Amino acid sequence: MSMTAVIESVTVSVFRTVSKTSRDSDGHTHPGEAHEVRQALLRITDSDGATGYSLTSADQLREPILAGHVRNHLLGQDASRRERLWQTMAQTQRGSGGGFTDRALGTVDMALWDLEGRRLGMPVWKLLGGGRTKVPAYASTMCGDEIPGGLATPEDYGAFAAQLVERGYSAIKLHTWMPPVSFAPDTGMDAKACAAVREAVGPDVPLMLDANHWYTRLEALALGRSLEKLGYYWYEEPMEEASVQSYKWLADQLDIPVIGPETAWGKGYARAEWIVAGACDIVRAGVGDLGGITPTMKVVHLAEAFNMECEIHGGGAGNLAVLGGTIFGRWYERGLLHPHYDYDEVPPHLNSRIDDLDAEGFVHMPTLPGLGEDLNLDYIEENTIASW
Ligand code: LLH
Ligand code: MG
Repeated sequence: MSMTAVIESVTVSVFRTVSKTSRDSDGHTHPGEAHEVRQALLRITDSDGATGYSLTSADQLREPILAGHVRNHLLGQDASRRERLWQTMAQTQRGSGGGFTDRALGTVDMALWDLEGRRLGMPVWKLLGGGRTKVPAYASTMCGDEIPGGLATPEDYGAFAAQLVERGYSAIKLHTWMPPVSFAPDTGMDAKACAAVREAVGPDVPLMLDANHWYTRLEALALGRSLEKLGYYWYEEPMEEASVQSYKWLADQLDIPVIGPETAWGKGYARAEWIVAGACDIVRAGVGDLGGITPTMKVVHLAEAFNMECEIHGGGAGNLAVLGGTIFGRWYERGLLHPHYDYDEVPPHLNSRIDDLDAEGFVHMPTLPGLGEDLNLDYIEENTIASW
């Protein structure tokens, strides 16, 4: 291995795989019949022949985006200078008209971290500081639906919550009903589902709610008061996150911790504004929302400097590495889960899942070098339908 390896190729392969989930018209995930879907794999290879990988959706790193915002800034560059490469790519987002998303930037950043880990023979979570070897997971449910025996009624949520505790989860987060579900949004139904879950699991299991993201202030406040009576641990995204003042208004009045932002645009800058405005009691960061591991670690440290908890949004290899790199973030978000969906089933493009749950409800840090994603590269090769 040379001291300085330069990046020699940056390619995306789109491949066919199988999914048992589908997305509704508003982008929420629900269980579905097994069907063929397209996924993409980003590969960054250096002059020593080492390769870093990151999985993404087929549409994030389309050919012109990869050519004009990524490949042109990476080829010939020192692969280890992730901060510099990230800054360079992030600055091109401004001129992309929204085409080069934070999610796409995050995919590239994660492939660079994976490459570094594989070059050094080290898991990324150790390169990030190696704060811990395992993290407890909370069960994060899919959004509500109208599927019989699914998540269609408060009782369905209660029954499912009891199963999740039985399975070993130490905390549960509900996503409740959102459009296009015919009766959504409905704060009364949300409160009933939250009550049914509290009733099912008893007083000691931490519970969280991620409600419809477009309630008014008054609706959000009323629902928050119901959660306080039920002893919920946090309250997430009941309103449009672009309005920082609405969240400050809400957080000022509620005792239950308000968490955010998740989807708000603005990377770490937006998180800093929320903290200083008093719009959240727990700050939220995730590799998909912020543009990778590099900016997510900065938000974790920003929160630390304010003595504020930082919870990591979403699962997967990048978020798990962040959690293992630090001691912050109480839980790994494992999901999305549903009574009709077997989350533990391994999709054919992987040899194993990165986030297996042990009997005590912990997810363990991977031992493989890099991000630790156990890719089935033969399957991906055989099922590749396009590359650029
Ligand atoms: O709307 C959804 O499907 C979920 O809210 C989803 O975005 C999930 O990632 C989330 O919010 N987790 O906290
Ligand atoms: Mg959320």
